[in-house]
This record gives sequence, structure tokens and C-alpha cells, in this order.
Amino acid sequence: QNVELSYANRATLPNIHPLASKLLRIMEEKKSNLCVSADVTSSEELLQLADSLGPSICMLKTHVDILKDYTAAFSQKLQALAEKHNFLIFEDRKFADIGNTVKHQYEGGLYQISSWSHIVNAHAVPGPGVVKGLSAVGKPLGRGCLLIAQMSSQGSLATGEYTNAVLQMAEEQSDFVIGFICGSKISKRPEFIHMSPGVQMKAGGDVLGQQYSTPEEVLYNKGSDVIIVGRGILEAPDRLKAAESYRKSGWEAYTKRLGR
Ligand code: 5FU
Repeated sequence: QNVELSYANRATLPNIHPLASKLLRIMEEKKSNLCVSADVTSSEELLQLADSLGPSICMLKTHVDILKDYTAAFSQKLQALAEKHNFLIFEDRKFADIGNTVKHQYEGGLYQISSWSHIVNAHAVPGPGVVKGLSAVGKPLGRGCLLIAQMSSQGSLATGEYTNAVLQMAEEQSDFVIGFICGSKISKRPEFIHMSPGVQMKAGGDVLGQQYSTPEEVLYNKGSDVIIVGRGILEAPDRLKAAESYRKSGWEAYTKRLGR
């Protein structure tokens, strides 16, 4: 029961969600548990990032609403790059409204997120209806959702009993919820993917409350599965070199956890 399953083993579990399985297979194949957070404001720059870092990552995280020049053509090019380099797209939209509203926000509007993003996330604050609304749109398309169980920011209210309630909600809708945004492994179910933001090579933070841990801390000590790295890569003089060093650190921490 306590043996640590590899990503490859988890990909073939009988109850694994097909999208979680796909992600785990990508991770194993590319030896990458790195999700780059592509927090740039120009679509051209985002596409360049996706093309150059694509081989190093298992997932690319977006905030489309910070782009100054979003077009539907951009989302098609991003999808093509995801195919080319075999990574998943995660729009970090953090849905947090009643089911009926998030359904529209997910499917419609300017961004039509459900049409291009494999994975989205949601706050559990509204109760299970938020997941039901997203699922009504995303499930027929084979999409998946991460619930925000913890946040990396200082003073986050998502702790303790709240985090436990999020776990419960995920278990009840595991046909659409594939895992969590969290700082550490919070579920024993190996079908769930744990993804952690707030990662840099050096622990610390920024002036607006972000708090950073290292890849080793998050993946080895805390037992998470995927590191999400933004400025640690974006602000490096050589982004590709930085991404590769996060990929390597992340992979070493994971293999160490496996005891290999
Ligand atoms: F849910 C969360 C969270 O708890 N912390 C985060 O930092 C999401 N994030 C996102 O990860 C945040 O919106 C950024 O897009 C990214 C972290 O960026 P950084 O530059 O590595 O701090």
C-alpha cells in the first residue's frame, strides 16, 4: 500500500481518467514533470515559448485573459504546438461561480476555453455545482479539471478542513476531476495528479505574497507530481536552459522518491 507507484504504473490503473493517463504517459516518455506557466502578454511570445520549451515540458499553463492580442487563430496555433511537442494545455482560469455561469464561461465568450484547453481548474468555494457545470461542457470533449485545494500564496484560506472538503468533492466527481492544485500530496489515490505552483530553484517569495519552494522540496519531501514554474524560467537570461534545469531537478527528485 505504501509503495510508490511510477508515473507509468499509474497511467495504467483501472480507474484512471483517460486524460490523467495521457499526462502520466507524457511525463514518463519525456522524463518531465515540468509545467511551464507561460505568463506573457503577447500571443506571439507565448507561441515562441511553447515551441522552444515544448520538448522540455509535460504541460503548458496559460492565463489567456492577460494576453493583449488573443485571437481564435492563436488558440489553434497553440493546439498545433501541443500536438507537435506532445504536451497538454492547462488554462489557469480558476472558475469560481455557480454551475450555470461557469458553463458559459468555459464554453463561450471571447476565449471558448473548452475548445482548446485540455485542463482547467476551479475553486471549490461554490460547492459541487461548479464542477457539475464545467463537467457538462468538458466531459463530452474528454477534458479534465483540477480543484484548487491549497494555494501557494501567503495567508491563503485554502487550508485544513477546506482542503479536506475539496478532496471529498474531487472523489465524488472523479469522472471529471483529475487532481489538485496543492503544495503537497493530499490524496492517497494514485489516480489523482498533484500539481504545485510556487516553485523556484531557491525558496523565497515575491513582494505580492507568492511563496516559493524548490523542486526537490515539492516533489521529494512533499510528494507532489508536477511542478509549475513561471518567473523562475521566464525571467532567466536563457529560458530554454532554465527550463531544462527545472526538468532535470524535477526528474531527479521524482526518481529519488521512487527509490531508484
Ligand atoms: F493556484 C495557484 C497558486 O496557488 N499559486 C500560483 O502561483 C496558481 N498560481 C499560478 O502559478 C499563478 O497564477 C502564476 O501563473 C503561476 C506562478 O507563477 P510564478 O511566476 O512561478 O510565481
